[in-house]
Amino acid sequence: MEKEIYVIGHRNPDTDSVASAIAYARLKRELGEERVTAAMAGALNPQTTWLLSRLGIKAPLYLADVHPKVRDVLRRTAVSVAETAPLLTALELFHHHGIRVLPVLDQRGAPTGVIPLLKIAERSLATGPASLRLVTASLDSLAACLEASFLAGSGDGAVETLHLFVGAMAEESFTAKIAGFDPANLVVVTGDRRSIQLSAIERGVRLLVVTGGLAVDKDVLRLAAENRVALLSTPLDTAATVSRARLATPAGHLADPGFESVSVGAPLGRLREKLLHSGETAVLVLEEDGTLAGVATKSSLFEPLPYALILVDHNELSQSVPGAEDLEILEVVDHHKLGNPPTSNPIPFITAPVGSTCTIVASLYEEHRVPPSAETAALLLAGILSDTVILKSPTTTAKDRDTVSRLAVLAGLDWQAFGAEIFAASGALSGYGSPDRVVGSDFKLFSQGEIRFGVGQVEVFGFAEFEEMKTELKGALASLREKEGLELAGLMVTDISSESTMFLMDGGQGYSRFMGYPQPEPQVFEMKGVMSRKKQLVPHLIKVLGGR
Ligand SMILES: [Mn+2]
Repeated sequence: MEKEIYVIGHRNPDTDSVASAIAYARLKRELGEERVTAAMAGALNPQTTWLLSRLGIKAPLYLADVHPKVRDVLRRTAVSVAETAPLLTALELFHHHGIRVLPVLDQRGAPTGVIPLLKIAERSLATGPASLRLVTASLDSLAACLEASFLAGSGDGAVETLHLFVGAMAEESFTAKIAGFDPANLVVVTGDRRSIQLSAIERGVRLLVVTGGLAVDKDVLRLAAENRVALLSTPLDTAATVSRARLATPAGHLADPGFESVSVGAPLGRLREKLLHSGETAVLVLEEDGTLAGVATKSSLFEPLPYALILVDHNELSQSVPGAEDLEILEVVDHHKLGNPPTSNPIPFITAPVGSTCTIVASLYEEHRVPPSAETAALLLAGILSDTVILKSPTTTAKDRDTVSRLAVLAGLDWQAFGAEIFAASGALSGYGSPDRVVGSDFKLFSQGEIRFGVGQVEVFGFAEFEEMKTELKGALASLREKEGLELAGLMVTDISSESTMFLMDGGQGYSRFMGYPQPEPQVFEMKGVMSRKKQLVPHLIKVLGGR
């Protein structure tokens, strides 16, 4: 079976990781690998959402978790037996399929137990006249196993425990032999010995079996009917009848209800635990509705998984979709520092210190002499522009610049205008819907001693919109501070293009003069080079608030 291959970027996907996954999957398909699909390990951010709709491209498949499931390795060809079927059928199944455990199913197809081969072996090893003559079966299943028909009386499905005697001796000896047994629990097997037949019927045995397909006298039949003795005629000889009768026990009667089971949707790890640590040789796998899906054994754990991954825009498993560690990684295409785990096979590992993964994917198109479509070129272009902040980031290389010019031509786009569009889409304050949402969408609470404060952050492309909205934003910040009962509430408006932040602050007037940043107007601080709330602003505020 050919594997399904997912090209997937890191968790919290950004535009570069989504664009490179889609474009690389497209290249693979162009090169003839049909089962390659672009995937993503998280929801799209607003910028990427905008981009894909702008280009009319469908979002990649969302894979939240790729931990292999039991269904991925299960062979759905389980051999099973109905609980009403005789042990004879079960034995035939063991024989023909070379299995060690046989699931027993109810009418609905749900397992009620399992028959281990060992249990059947133990049963047939039982010796001693008492246990050898015990037959646990219904008259119906006895008739079926003996290929017999009722000449008197009729059967039913109730399982009874009967003692079997062969009438192959003189009538007197036979009578002595069965003395002491309740006739209602006796099965007598005999040929055309009229005296034995009559003796059994007169005693009112439960069942008389006449072997060899031999004729039974009319008066014997009449007497059997009168005495309510069931009478079966079988074509089998006496020896075969005796051994078959012991195999008429319904499978359900032997089923062990204490079996291990796991759902098809359960993680493969759970099956591994059950098989390796519980000492079970087989675990029943159930469909969601409780019916049998299959039987998993240790060899199931060595079945190849039906899918594998190509990682783009990351190489560290800690950044990968959960479960990636259990799958085969076929390739890596990335521009980050290396932190990849070892692989068991040599793989294409394509990395370069460039500004974006899309730059590398664009060069792979070139290498394979596959010209990207205008749409793919635009997608790759967006990935580069996004990751390099329109070629302004210090990570930008000459290779990124060359690639951008080349892709812009193929896509028929002005890259600068396209870049501005991309960032406007991610950074538009108006896109939040209201000043309250701008302030509150990513608002986090902190404290310094007794002082509680909160800081929100939004990213913008240029401060023009902020200048227009700042009065409304101050109002929203004030009501949020009041609502949360905070000493200070702030909003970081971070401009990705200039890598600086305007920090809008409500409350904490007494601290303003300790902030150490220029204040173009009351409540606003201009913080050049500050981008990170976690690493820069919050540690600074904690120092300021604590120092007073
Ligand atoms: Mn990237």
